[in-house]
Amino acid sequence: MSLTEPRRAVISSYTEWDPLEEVVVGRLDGGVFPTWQPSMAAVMPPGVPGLLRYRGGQNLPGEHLGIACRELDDFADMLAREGIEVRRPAVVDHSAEFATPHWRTSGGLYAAMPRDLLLVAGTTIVEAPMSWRCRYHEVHAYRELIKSYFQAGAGWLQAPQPLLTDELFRAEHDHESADYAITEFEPVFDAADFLRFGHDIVAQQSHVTNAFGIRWLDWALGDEFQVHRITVNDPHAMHIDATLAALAPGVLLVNPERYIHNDLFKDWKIIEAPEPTLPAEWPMYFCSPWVSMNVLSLDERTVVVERQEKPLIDVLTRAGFDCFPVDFRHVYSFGGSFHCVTADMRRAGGPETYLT
Ligand code: DAV
Repeated sequence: MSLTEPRRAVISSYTEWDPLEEVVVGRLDGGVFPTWQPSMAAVMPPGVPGLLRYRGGQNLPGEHLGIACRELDDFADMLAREGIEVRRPAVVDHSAEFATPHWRTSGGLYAAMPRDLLLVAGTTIVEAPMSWRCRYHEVHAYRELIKSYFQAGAGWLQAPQPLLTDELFRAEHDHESADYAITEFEPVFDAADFLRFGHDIVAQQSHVTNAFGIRWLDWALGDEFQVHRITVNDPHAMHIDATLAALAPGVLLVNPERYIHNDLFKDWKIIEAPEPTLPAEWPMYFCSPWVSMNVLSLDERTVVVERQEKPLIDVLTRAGFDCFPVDFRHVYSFGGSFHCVTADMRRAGGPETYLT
């Protein structure tokens, strides 16, 4: 390579839909139940808080987890067969207890959901300051990958390390109230509360992402990006990607229970996601069945969808998309689907303006 030839950025991803070339796919191996903290009450399915009060740090249910790990591996293999470069986090011990001077946790969680932790904005990778104490060291499983991306030319930012002391959490949070379970004590966010639309990034405030965190990210990304906060109707908000999915320039899949019209999308075609098909008795530990719409776009025509979400497959097919069916219900149980378990590192295409 000559010195004058611009180096192809090893990380470059500006949208949710440009042709996918390289992706990190998470791992559930060694996953443990999160250690309870009161701010989780606002986002957990009914019945789960009681379970977490005594299972924090203990292994996730083995048989179900084993099937979910196979589903994840099969999904990763499918992406590789499509010619996409797939990277995986390291297998690390999530069961180790840890503490700061202010608090302790019975263990970590898993390295299954890189979307929660890593935000790729163009050629920069941002490590999110997550508000669940058990996730404080989750980035360790990704550090070899991040270092190698940096060595190859990527930008690398870590948000200010949060204290996660009691001041961050609302002591008396009533989870039916309009308040969030976290305060504005310090910047925190999960990367999954953001969606990328070229120069514009759309964010939701949630029970894991505060306005301070959104402001920090907007500042840290500089003039190339503008972060817009939108309002949704989701009393249990945690992660925007079961509420909105950007499928192509001008096409947005929305959760009809949560989406509130926003002028940012006034010229966009809005497709309402049909009801999820998951049976009521299916175990869901950390999220709602609306992860049915947590799809991954391979390009602006092709979408990976859970095989049993037939109504969604029909809606997307009628809208002109090719759906790639993949079995993923056991992964759902542990908190997410195709968008959550991935962090796209490289998509073709550069920065454009899609929102006016
Ligand atoms: O339950 O709708 C799903 C996203 C979790 N990472 C929910 C949130």
